[in-house]
Amino acid sequence: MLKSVARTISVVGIGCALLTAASAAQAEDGYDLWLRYRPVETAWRARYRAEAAALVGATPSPQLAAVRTELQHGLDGLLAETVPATQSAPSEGAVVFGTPASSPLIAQLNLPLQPLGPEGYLIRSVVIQGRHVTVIAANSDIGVLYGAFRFLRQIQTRQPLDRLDIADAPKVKLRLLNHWDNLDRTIERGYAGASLWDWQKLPDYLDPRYTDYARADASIGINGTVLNNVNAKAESLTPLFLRRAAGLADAFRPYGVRVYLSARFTAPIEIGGLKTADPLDPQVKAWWRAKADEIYALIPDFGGFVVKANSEGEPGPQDYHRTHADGANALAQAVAPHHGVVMYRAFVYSQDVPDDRAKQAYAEFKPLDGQFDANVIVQVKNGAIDFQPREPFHPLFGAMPRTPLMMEFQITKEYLGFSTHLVYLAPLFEETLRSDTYAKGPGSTVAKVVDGELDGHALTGMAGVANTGTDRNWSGSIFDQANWYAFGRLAWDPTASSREIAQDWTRMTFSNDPAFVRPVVGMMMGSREAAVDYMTPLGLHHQMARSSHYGPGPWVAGGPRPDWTSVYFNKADDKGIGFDRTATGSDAVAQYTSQAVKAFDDPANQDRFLLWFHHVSWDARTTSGRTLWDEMVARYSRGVSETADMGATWAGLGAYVDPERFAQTATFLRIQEKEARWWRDACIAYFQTFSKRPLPTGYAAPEHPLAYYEGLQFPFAAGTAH
Ligand code: GCW
Repeated sequence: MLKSVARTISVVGIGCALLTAASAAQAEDGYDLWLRYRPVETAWRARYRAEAAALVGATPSPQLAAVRTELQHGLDGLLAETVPATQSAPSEGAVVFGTPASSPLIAQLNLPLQPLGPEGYLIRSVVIQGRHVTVIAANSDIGVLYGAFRFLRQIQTRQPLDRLDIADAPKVKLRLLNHWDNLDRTIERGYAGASLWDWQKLPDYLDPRYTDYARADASIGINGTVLNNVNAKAESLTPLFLRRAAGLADAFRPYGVRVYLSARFTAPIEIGGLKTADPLDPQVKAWWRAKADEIYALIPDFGGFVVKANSEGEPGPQDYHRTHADGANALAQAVAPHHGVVMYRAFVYSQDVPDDRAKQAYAEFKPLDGQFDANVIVQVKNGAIDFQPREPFHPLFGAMPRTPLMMEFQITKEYLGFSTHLVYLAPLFEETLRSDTYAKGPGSTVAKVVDGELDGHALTGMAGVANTGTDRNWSGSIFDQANWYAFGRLAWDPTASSREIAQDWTRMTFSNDPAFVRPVVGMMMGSREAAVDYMTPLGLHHQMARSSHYGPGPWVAGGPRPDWTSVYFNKADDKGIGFDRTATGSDAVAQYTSQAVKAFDDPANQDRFLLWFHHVSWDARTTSGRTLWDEMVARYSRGVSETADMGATWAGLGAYVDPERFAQTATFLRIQEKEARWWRDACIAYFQTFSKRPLPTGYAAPEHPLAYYEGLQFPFAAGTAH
């Protein structure tokens, strides 16, 4: 049964969402994401009906109205019956939700809520007036909402509801999606349709899909969304678009999802009529202050700005001989009176500096440590190049103790097969978060930088470049939904386990049958390593086709910048391959602690970063004992065979999945295997022209000659501006 929660009728006062029950015959098109409240097995039904027999709680706010709506929607679906809802005294087996302020029943329990902070929640089995009930309580209405989704997840994953004693709170303050959505509804690096934001009809028409988007975000603790592309257009800050953004903010507010905007640094010139955007110019400061006041008048809980400046041609403070700190602080001072933040991206590599691109963000930002205002947080990509299938953690993590740094992950798969390759990204996110910077000795993990523990910052954040669009399944494929889901779970708790997240997602999205869950989780957990193998094994990186990044392009050379090519990164020659970033090369290693560098080279890491940091001869021995050339061929080939195995695994699971989602996934896995083979063959054909060594015994030659692969063209490939 497909139901979507319509928008709340009023965002102030008692919001009352209308459930629109779509036609029961609607196919399983993935629209319901992981919030698929399908009836539990009969073995569970009686038990759950007894433990969730009624809903008790007042709904004095749109947020608590959303709680009641979600619990009603979820329980009715899961229990296959309408659960009565009251505001009065609890009955046996009731679910009592609220805060001490909204619920006298909860207030009298004197629950230990204080340590949970503003967004935490507690779910506990208690006895009230002699009746066994479940309490979902928090200090804030949104905390109750997060608790409600967790309660429903317990049922969705078939956990017992008796003797519940769950207390949870987010470790990171800002947990948000970055939508690289353009105002014409195209999405940069988007592979799931057009932008969700129907600017033309906003703010008068709030598509019910905005509410379902906010529900999905809230269900995984995401509390913010940046609506527009970081390659920003100044028009996004004009009254026309601000009023439209305010409409979205209204739709999201009941779910605790705050709106942010990317700010074009030259907006004071382009839409303000000033002659300069110099951040130290008093007129420019005044313009940003007035702009901020204008925004907050429309969106009182506006989160703040994201800024991409002096990066890839975007304007910025350096155009006025100012620093990134000058630029960030000018906007930060404008939003500070409204408690807003500025997330200033460290994704910079200068037009002019010929130094190793992997070194340039650190070189530009580390000297600015401590110079940013208190409401500025520097947003750093997980790696120093650009969202590759594998990168060592960005050297800035641990290197700017006096500046809050937030993580930027890419959920959309620009370099990982668009939305047709099944690549579960949580192991990539987890690998970065668990990396030890050794900045303050062992245990100085990236996760502790991100959650503020390492350097004692209260302002913390994690951003994910969204993979959502107007496709009915939101993310282009069912398994790409898992990456949105995993991002939210890791933003809430950067120490969470990618495997446990995969298990939850699989159970909620498909089935709780172990005969299904086990092989699917195994497939998900191996998928990222498979992609590394068939695309860029052994620390190779940035080997994709130019511009679209669709498919292999190890031969890419020339063009506007060397560091936009593949040969700049593979450095293949007749002796060997790889980028020497040691002291004998670019010395990028100097930006890491020596212990971190030792860890990168540790044989236990199976040469994961070998060609990231070293130029290695074709005949050098790798940890497997094979020569580098033979090991490369083996890895590329392993990636293909693992992808074929994924397809075979899925083919055996048809009995557990509806025909629609089963068929699409099976087709996409066939595409993935075909393209994995394409990557393997093209890269082996190209690199063999340097190694001039035969393929090891048992490994098939590339299907076509190199010229065939080099000649392939894909105009209008998805996700690129045309
Ligand atoms: O990931 C790369 C992409 C660009 C993107 C840029 C960035 C929004 O190729 O499309 O631009 O980096 O992160 O700003």
